[in-house]
Amino acid sequence: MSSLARTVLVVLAVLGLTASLAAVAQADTIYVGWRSSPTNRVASYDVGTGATLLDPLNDPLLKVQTQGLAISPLDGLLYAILSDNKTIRKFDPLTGQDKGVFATTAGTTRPIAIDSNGYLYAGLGYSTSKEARSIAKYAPDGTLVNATWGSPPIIGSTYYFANDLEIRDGKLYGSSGYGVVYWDLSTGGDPTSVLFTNNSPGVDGIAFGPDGTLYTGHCDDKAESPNARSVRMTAPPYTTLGPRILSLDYTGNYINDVDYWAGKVYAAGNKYVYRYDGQNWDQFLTGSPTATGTSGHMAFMIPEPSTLALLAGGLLGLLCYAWRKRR
Ligand SMILES: [Ca+2]
Ligand SMILES: [Ca+2]
Repeated sequence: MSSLARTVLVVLAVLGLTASLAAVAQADTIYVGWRSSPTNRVASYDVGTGATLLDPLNDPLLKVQTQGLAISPLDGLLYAILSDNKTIRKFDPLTGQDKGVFATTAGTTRPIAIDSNGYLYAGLGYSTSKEARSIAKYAPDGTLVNATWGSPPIIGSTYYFANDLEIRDGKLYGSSGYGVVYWDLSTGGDPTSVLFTNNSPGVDGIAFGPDGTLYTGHCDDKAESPNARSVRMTAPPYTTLGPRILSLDYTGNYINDVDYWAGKVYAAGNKYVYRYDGQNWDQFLTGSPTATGTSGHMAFMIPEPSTLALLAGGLLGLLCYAWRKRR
């Protein structure tokens, strides 16, 4: 073997080791917006072990009661709504470093969602008018595309604001006291399309499993106290709301977000983020020791594809090096 080839293999081997370590450091990560005054904050955890990675993620800027957290599929950054409920700011998800303001909305913004092209959808809810409860759409550079891209659903004269937003198969789904509605990502629209109507209990957090199963979190089941807060499971075609799979005390437990990630369902409750493996729930994360508030929204991140490619290349280098040494 020439010295050049040997040098190349050694470099590949070192890259392999480095990338392996980087990949270990970049396990799937869950970001949780804990809402428990005075310890409002966004924190990150290893999805596999539950180990705390950064708490808080960003001390000066993310000590907030955020209702909106999303990882952009385009730039890999964490987008969060700040304490004024209008400013959407970007952060490096690994370090918490501030990456600047993305956009400032017209008023109180609740959930956000980002599609695969980097367009951001913000669920507004700052007054009672139709415009103030629309879904606003922003371009990847933060430019407002359409302040009323998606209309809110209406019952009687009440417009419902979105509690949670999820993107699936080219559609944006929104939950509210109305039920669950959706808009085609390519068009938006007015009126909205209705998946189902259910305002008692209203729908807060939503998530879809890969088979289309819908998981919904509910806050306002008070008539069914004491186990008034629930997560329910509804199968297609979603004609009626499905049965409860988790019941929690009424006091303090709001389930503002439900997310599905790698085969498990996550529900943001009061003291805990609950996790469901299809059989049982466990209290996966606890982050609100004062337990006076409620947990907010969650977002998930996987290692970047470039890191995985580097890892694969590096491992190949290691194998080649070992093979050459044996000969
Ligand atoms: Ca969700
Ligand atoms: Ca979420």
